[in-house]
Amino acid sequence: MKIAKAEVIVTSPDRNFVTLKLTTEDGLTGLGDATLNGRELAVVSYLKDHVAPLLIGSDASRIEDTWQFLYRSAYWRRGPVTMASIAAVDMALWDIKGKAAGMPVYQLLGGASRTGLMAYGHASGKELPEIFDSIRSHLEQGYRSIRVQTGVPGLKAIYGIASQAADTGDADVRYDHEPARRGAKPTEEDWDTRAYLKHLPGVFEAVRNEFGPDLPLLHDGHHRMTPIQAAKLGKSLEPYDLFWLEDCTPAENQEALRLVRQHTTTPLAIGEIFNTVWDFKDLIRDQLIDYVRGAVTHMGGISPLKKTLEYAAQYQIKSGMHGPTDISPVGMAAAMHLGLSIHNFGIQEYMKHGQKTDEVFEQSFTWENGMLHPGDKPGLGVELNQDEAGKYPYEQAYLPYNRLADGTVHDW
Ligand code: GCO
Ligand code: MG
Repeated sequence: MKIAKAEVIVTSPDRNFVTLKLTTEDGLTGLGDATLNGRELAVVSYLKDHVAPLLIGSDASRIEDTWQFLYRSAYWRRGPVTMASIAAVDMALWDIKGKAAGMPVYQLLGGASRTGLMAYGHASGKELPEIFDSIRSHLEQGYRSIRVQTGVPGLKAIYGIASQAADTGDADVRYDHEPARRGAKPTEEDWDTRAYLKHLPGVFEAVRNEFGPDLPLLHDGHHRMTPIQAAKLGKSLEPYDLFWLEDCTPAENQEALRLVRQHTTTPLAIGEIFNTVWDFKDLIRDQLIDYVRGAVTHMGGISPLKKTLEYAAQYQIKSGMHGPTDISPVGMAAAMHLGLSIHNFGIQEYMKHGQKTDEVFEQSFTWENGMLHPGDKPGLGVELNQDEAGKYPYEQAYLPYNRLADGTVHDW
């Protein structure tokens, strides 16, 4: 089962996606997601210029060996560009192995450990009535767990608030709460941590009063706080029983989470920008988090994320795999197969892709009663419609960024 062809396909149906397509000599194909939001072309070059030539003629059945070869032979390890590239190869090889075996990938990973995957969606709004409407609309769409993001009085635009994206008048981002805006420069937003810390507990109090004690509620702090601010926030949210508080602080310094942990019982989730088990090691070993947020796409693929999650399982830490719209349907399918098979699944993030994306990527997952299932097609269950993909060439796009009132650049 030798690899005969390695193609890198860039398409921008609703936003940019990078997909690796491997074809074997006997005509089996496998897809891998290599999308790195806002830095897509760096991964395209890594794959096209440095990885694809190495794959031609190699044995498609040797997933672990290929992973180790790509990781170790480069000498330069880790980082988002490298790991997204290796992830795409790993996913594509699992896809091929599933097709060769006539089985969905989750069967090859050990079989189903549950009937479906509880998923959460993104509700948001500038003010309470809008937030309530957004939560109601998510409940109508079948979500049974909901992330809540809010505007803050005095701040004009905050990343993650849907209505503010809609206010830009850009039709492409209206459904998408967290766009990478197309254009030559990133959009500038504003931030004030004191105002946010004062405002947020009241929002969760109001949401709990309106929707009752049972609905699992999540919140994303998007790396904006210092450890002591994060500790304060976790404590002040305790009465509202959050499912998790995500990325309360940037965790390059993993030790910083100890301070947060010592002060609050609000569960903590972290790691959507992490690339390897080494970024999680201290957090897992010292039980400083409750959920691993790694994405298959950015953690080097199904193989290494499975190992990381199995390590986490020894400490009763669960999965909370990253699943915004910048993870392509291929990356989402990989997350679903992995989530279905591991024992310590926690929750899956799920933002629906736009219609054009769904036409480019033909998918076979199901969404019923707040639960996802990857489906039973051999492989990952996603096919790329290359004619459709060809209609949407790459467009430069950047994520936004923050400045404080005095002009200082801040985490966004
Ligand atoms: C989330 C995230 C994302 C990221 C985005 C960046 O929790 O889903 O924070 O929305 O910001 O993936 O590309
Ligand atoms: Mg996040």
